[in-house]
Amino acid sequence: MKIVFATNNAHKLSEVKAVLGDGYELVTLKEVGITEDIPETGDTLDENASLKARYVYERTGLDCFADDTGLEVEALGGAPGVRSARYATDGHDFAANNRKLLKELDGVTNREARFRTVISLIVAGEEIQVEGVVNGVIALSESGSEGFGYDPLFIPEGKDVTFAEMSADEKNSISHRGRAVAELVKVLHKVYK
Ligand code: ITT
Repeated sequence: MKIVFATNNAHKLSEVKAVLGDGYELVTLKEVGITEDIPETGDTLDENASLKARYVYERTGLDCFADDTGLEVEALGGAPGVRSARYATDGHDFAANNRKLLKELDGVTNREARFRTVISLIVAGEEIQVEGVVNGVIALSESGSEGFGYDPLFIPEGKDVTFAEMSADEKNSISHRGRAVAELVKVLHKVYK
């Protein structure tokens, strides 16, 4: 079954491929001729996931889905949240984002945080949203080189290492995106049965 995954993030693509398995052929934005950045102008993850998926559906008419993810830090009132990609700069500068997060939390004892992923799926024009969450804490310094984004700073609940110190399989088995994609698979099984 062919389905477009509306992302420009290669890390996301490989994580989602691993969880979806062989039953689905993921088609990239480039493969359907969308090379421009899709505007993410919403105020929430739900809105942005929806904007991205609809953008692709309107241009291609193909079944598709998009993920929008944010890191929500309790002591920062839920920031960076929907602005996670552009926290420190206009671009996706992971190192600068991590530096800014550590600075904002300097001396802060409450380091509770969660990653939240919202996926919007459009099948035959009908939209469905699913979500995945993982709770954790923000470490005092970066550790590990796997994964991407805020992974070197995020220690998931019940673990004593960051996502960046885990294998891809280990991260996927407990992560926000792994959980959201597991929900997505349930929906896909129903709609494509
Ligand atoms: P697309 O919109 O092209 O899918 P993106 O990188 O802009 O890719 P998001 O807006 O969903 O993706 O994600 C916002 C940021 O949140 C992203 O740039 C990373 O810094 C961070 N992020 C997302 N998922 C993450 C993960 O699994 N681990 C660590 N950081 C993550």
